[in-house]
Amino acid sequence: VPDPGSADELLAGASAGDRGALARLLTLVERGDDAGRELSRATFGLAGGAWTVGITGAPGAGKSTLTNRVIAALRARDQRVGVLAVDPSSPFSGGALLGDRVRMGDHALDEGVFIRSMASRGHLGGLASTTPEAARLLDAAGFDWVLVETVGVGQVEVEVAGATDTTVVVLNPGWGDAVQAAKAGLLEVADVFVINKADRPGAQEAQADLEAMLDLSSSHLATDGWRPPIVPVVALTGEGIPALVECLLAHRDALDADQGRPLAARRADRLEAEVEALLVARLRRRVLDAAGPVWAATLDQVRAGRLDPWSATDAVLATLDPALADRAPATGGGDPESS
Ligand SMILES: Nc1nc2c(ncn2[C@@H]2O[C@H](COP(=O)(O)OP(=O)(O)OP(=O)(O)O)[C@@H](O)[C@H]2O)c(=O)[nH]1
Ligand SMILES: [Mg+2]
Repeated sequence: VPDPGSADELLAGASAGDRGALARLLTLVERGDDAGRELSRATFGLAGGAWTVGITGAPGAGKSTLTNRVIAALRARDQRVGVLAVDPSSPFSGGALLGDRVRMGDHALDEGVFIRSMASRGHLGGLASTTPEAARLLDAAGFDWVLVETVGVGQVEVEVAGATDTTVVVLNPGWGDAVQAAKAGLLEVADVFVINKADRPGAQEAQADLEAMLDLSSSHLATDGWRPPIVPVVALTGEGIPALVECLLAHRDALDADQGRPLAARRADRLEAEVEALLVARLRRRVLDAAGPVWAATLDQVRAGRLDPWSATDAVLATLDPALADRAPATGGGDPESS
């Protein structure tokens, strides 16, 4: 009998609908320590059945209001929905978290909906590695859809939202929002665009701007031939939500085509990126732990101008393993490629 606090036991509970168990598991994922590792092993083989959707856009674009509507639409189709509201700022931004809870509060009593705010605090690889792990957990626990809301302001947040099966980028009319989105790299990650607050002036112009930008960018057509549709929505009233859900389903069908090869490729690429990010984070931790005092002393020398950056990294890497400090010969004579 597995111990009642073990990851396996909690996972069995979560799959049977125990929300307390699921909450505890998500805390393990956020902490990212040994219990999290055990859990990662347990969920990896079980996940894959859920459709994950990233919802990103500028602060206040209406992401939570929209997410709330999408939850309702999916519930009407009898789908179980897990939501990760990723809080990119500090662990102390209680205001934003509270706001999300209020806006998604319609579903607080619904057994088929689970909403969790994620913070990056503590975890080794930050949000970039916590979020996919948490999404896998919700997937393994039997949710049909996992929605991930992030504020698309920084590179990491865009990456987190992009690391889903379907990425929805939420824009607003006016303010040159389409241009801002392009600058933030959101054009590349978007599978579906929502022009939310379409009750305000400028929605059609925003759509035209975006269409023009998509005409110029061939990145999507080059990969899977899917051109991101642009859906005007009023999240406040629910107008446009059925069209958005149709787009999500159409994108899922597109990735499922050809015996699911596009989807498999996309998920495999994501896993590769995730492993790489985790590896870098773990190596960084190992190096800094091992280097300890050498790290501080070496940095002092660099700051004082007595040591160059390459030699400094050699000194630090050598504390982990001398073989890692592959110092180039000072004369350059020993390098076979330099002749
Ligand atoms: N006029 C109008 N206002 C909207 C619409 N959708 C959302 N809002 C308002 O926009 C404000 C921000 O909505 P949120 O859903 O919290 O936006 P968000 O993108 O989740 O915000 P953050 O998570 O703080 O970045 C709220 O006051 C909403 O009522 C809409 O379709 N039309
Ligand atoms: Mg929000």
